[in-house]
Amino acid sequence: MKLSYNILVFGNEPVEKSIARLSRFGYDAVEFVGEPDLYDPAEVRSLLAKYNIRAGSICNIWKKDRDFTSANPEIRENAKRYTKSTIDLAEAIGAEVVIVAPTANMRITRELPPEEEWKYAVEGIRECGEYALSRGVTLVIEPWNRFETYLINRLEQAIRLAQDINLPNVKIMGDLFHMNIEESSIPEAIRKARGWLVHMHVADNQRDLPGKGHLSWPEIFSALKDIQFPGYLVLEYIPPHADPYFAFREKVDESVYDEHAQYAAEFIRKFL
Ligand code: LER
Ligand code: MN
Repeated sequence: MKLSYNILVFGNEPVEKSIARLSRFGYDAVEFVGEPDLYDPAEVRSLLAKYNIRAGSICNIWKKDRDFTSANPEIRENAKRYTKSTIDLAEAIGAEVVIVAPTANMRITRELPPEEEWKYAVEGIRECGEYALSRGVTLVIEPWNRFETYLINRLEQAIRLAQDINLPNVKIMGDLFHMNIEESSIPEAIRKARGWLVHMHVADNQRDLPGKGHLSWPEIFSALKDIQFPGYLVLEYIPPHADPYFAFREKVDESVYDEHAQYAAEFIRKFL
């Protein structure tokens, strides 16, 4: 298990500051924001070398016009175009993983009959998965809670989608915040996802830092160890706000960034 941090929550600070911070506190990798225009890949590569840290993954941003299962064909096409652009970014900076979701974030009602949207989810993500395969990138499907999507809320649903897509580089991830809302048992869901679960977002029940809420950390880590979880544990602290992208758009209190990164690394390492 390797440690990473989603830099979405560091807002719009210069990327060097985020990379330097995570390196300083012993993180193995960085999770970048899925907005290719934000980064100059050559600059990112040289910063990663300078601070001796890896590009682990890219967390795509599922705006309204990026939706694999929209009733609007232009929006479906845009979701594929967008995802391919983040796969290009992943290849350019050496990130192994790109996070995907079959609906736009916070679209919580369906626009099409279930069979039709499932078909679009399978076809759209498969096309991107094929594109990613030759570029050495794995796509991971992220289930979100019911207030952010209606389609894939639990790990077993993400596994079913990945099975239908049927590519060696399309797997799934878990996000403990979403899992706390949707899974009957977090450790059991992790154990049942053995072989499919290759990436994790880590936060406590209310999206605060791990240990600041009521999740049962020893049980979660024991399940991750049981399945020999092979991927990145990515801190995804997000301030309490209905819109998860809030921290990225608006300035939050920068004075806590160092403290958060240090605390989270120390907390998680106690279990590894
Ligand atoms: C992203 O990783 C996530 O968990 C969602 O809530 C928002 O995209
Ligand atoms: Mn997440």
